[in-house]
Amino acid sequence: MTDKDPRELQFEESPARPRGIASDIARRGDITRRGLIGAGLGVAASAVPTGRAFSAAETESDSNLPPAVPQWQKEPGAPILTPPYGLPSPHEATVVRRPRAGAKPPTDLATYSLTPLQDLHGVITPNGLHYERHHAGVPDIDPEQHRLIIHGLVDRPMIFTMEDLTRFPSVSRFHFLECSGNSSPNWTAPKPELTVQDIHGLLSCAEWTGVPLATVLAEAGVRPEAKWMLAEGADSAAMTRSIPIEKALDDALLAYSQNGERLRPEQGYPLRLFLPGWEGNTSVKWLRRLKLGAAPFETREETSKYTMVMPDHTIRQFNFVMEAKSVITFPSSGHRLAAPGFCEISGLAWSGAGKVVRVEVSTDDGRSWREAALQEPIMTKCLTRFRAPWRWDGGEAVLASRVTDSSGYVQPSREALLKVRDVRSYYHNNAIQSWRVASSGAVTNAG
Ligand SMILES: Nc1nc2c(c(=O)[nH]1)N[C@H]1C(S)=C(S)[C@@H](COP(=O)(O)O)O[C@H]1N2
Ligand SMILES: [Mo]
Repeated sequence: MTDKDPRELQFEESPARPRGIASDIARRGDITRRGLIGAGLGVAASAVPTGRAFSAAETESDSNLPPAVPQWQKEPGAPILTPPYGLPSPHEATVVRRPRAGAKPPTDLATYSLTPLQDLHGVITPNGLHYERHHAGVPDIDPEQHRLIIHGLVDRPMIFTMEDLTRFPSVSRFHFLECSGNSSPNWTAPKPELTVQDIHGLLSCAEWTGVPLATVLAEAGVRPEAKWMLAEGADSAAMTRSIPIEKALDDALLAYSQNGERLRPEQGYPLRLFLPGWEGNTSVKWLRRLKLGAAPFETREETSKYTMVMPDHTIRQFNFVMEAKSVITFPSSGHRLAAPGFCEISGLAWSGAGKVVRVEVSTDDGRSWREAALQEPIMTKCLTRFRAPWRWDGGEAVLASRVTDSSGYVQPSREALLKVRDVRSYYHNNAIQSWRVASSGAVTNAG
């Protein structure tokens, strides 16, 4: 118990020195003082131009701005359960999924929407902002009538209801999902106006809950000659992909939940295959059928689509693993820095091959690099948030990030990538992304 007024306690906790982003970071201990000095921040925290000094001489006014009491503090707020399923603040109405600026999706059904990465914090994508990619729209599936069939090279062909599946021992894992067509706008001459959402928004990350596929396959009994598995969706595209049996028995999930609630219809309700680290296309949504076979099934999505052009103009099939990539989300194209001074660079790094071990950041167009701080926990095949302090001197700057993953792979420059890929590849563009900061503070895409 304390007889102190809680407001006084709060006041007591505030440090005597001026508040600001840099002093917060230094207090958190995430970034050492030496790191700040290394970033050109060996200056008194008071020089950081965030917030402003408050003078007790400021008088009350009729506005909502302190020290006046705002309107919303003078009357009771909205009752609870308005609405029963909570929504973001109406002031966040611009934080939405959308198609790529300037690009018209081919049809309303075979289409996509992009996650607003520039507006998100941490690594989790809220369910209403998870990117979408549908080959034939979103089916309206009655979970009572949904079944999963397992057949082909198995000892016992089986059929499961949703209830059957949710009674198996379950697991929850944090993983990113990325369409292999993500980042494709940067294969050609970079369009300055494209934002991180436009270029890299076919990327999301969630906590997925479900049954390890290996557990369910064991019920059916995989025959030794089964080397591949066909996965089919219950949408009218009947999307099908062939999956090597090793992956099916490794970390594949039959997922029914996303960030704590059942899958959204757009994400495959009531059941999707989830293949951590592999191109989004293989995580078949609205999953209804798994057929075990001795060879790949050579479906449309692995012959006509989702193949890659190599420098010698041959075509490579089955490009499963999403290579390591990173991107700065703040500041990024479309942002405008109001004034020179301190600015925390922040972004996302990930690898379909394992964990992020290092992210380096450059503010001088790749001439020099320094290490960014990685937010714990660092999870396998999951987004990792990185941060680096920076002091913008008001001149032109080019910002870039470069990730190294647990396999030792280093994210390539566009030039290095084009030595192993043809520019017509379209898929799997994991080249380093650069943003140009003009002296006006305007940030644009530099490819
Ligand atoms: N049945 C079915 N599964 C599908 C698709 C589809 O159109 N139908 N799209 C695939 C593609 S190309 C991607 S990138 C991911 C997208 O998943 P999301 O919409 O949950 O982000 O789902 C994959 N699974
Ligand atoms: Mo995709």
